[in-house]
Amino acid sequence: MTPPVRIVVTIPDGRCDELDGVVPFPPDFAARYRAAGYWRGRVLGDLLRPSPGGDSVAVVAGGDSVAVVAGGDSVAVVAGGDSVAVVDPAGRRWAYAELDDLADRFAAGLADLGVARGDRVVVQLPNIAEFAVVSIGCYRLGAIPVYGLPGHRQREIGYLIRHSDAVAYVVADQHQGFRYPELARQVRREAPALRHVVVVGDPDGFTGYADLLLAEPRELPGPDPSDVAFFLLSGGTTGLPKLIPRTHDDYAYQLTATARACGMDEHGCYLASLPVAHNAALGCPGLLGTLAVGGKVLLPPNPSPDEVFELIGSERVTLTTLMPPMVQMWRDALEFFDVDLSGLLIQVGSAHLSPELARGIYTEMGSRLTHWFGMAEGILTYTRLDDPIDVIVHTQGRPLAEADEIRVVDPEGADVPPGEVGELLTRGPYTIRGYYRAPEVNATAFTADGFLRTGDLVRFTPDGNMVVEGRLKDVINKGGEKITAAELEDVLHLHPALRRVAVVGVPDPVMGEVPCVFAVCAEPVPTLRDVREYLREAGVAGYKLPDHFEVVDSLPRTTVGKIDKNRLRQSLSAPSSGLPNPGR
Ligand code: OOB
Repeated sequence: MTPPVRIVVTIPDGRCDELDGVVPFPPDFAARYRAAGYWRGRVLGDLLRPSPGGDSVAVVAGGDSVAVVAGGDSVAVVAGGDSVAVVDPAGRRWAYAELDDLADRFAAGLADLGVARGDRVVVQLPNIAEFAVVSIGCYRLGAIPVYGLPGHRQREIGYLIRHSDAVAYVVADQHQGFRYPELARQVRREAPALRHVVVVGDPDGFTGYADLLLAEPRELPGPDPSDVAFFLLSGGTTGLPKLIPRTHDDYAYQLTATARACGMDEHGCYLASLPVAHNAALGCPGLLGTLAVGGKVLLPPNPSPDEVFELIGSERVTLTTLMPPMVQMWRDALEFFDVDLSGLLIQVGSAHLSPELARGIYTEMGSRLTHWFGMAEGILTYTRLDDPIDVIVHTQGRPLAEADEIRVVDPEGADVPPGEVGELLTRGPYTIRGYYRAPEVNATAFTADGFLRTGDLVRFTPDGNMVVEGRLKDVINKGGEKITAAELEDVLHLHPALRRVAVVGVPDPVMGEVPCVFAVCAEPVPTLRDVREYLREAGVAGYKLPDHFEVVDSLPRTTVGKIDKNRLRQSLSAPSSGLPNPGR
């Protein structure tokens, strides 16, 4: 395994900041990815900027070859200027030139606060236009966003700020009735390194986002293409989320290659139905990839059919990303709306999509499907638009890049025979080589030669398409949202009436699976509601709270003494399986 190295970022004004704990791509691989044209030395701060000479700079990746269609080498917009970049939840329209100026101002405003290249900034914003301004402003300065999800609360955000030593935290004043400045006050008490809280909307005693925009745009040092552009969060297996460092080079490739793969261009319109802080909606092509090719991005207040169906027609949406339960909701809602979804391509993955629902996207919704598998860590596989329908319905397709190296291995790490199920291992031009500041996790999450152990069980069909068959990692996948069992268990172990605890995913007709807490209890025995309240008070995000609570006399063990989660799972579907249960 490549040992973590210390990257020293020298800042031109003489200061020196250290970004340690990042595992870089080995030099020979970096050279290979550059030579093959995957990495083109582009930085994400050039997003929104008119391209030099006004030329189109869309980049296509056909198979292994990456070619610049026209114009220069930077990630910059094809349309630009007056054309609409973003339509926000209030229906306001932001032109490319406007967002470009705001991003420059935000970068200068952050610099005036003393935020420097290499500094980490936790960004927790819902789907609003300011997400783009803040992100691209940070990229231009070389400050590094750490993307929290809007649903995260004190426990997650406090951890992100502390683990990354963030100097600033950017929030909205409120979203869906929740007031983020209040959260900021809580986390600031435990995070002495945090110097600034920036609030979009009413600053409530903190720094106003609007005030930062008063700064005059100016030349800033900016990052190198091989620098970390931002951190995403991993679904993970151990405790709190791991931080995923994505570089400008690798993400610029991902943006343009995914845009190309789904036909996104300056005429396209992306509807952000998932939080744009999630890789799938941020950059596959999502918000950033759509901006990279000059398209239009819609940020609806929420993706429910009554909010978005009309927009799909009026704004001519061409692409959106859904998780499987949302597909079902959209399909079921169609009978109440007069809407034409025939121009829409829907990317679906993150969790198992049933063949029946997948086929329904064509037959009942009249749309097209890209069936995919992805990870914030990088690797993306997806079905192609011209694949036979059976391939699209039953598989998650093929990797994005020809340079994606794939292995399917047994528990001993040996390659399984073709077509058999095993763990997916991968490395490639946009898949990380290590989590941030996590040497112990990295020692097991990656092979010695840099393959990521995904924890997913897959097989490949004879024609080379991947099928996800299951998972090794102890994560509950609630309709695409990942909940790490150990994270809930760590908190629940502190509950005075819970003596022994195990969290497992149990089947759910809509979400696929939902978290269930099994516990050996002391008196007074808590209820599901008590357990949920306890977790909420401990600052755990609402989407992770368990849906079921089962009180048992003991937790079954495997022969090696680990809690037998399979048996717990089975005990719910087959109550006669012999697990003692006092019946709560
Ligand atoms: C996407 O990214 P993450 O980081 O939230 O979650 C990754 C995990 C995978 O390791 C796998 O366990 C699961 O989500 N997953 C699927 C799946 N696609 C992802 N499980 C079953 N079937 C699928 N099709 O979820 C993500 C990121 C970018 C694009 C798409 C999904």
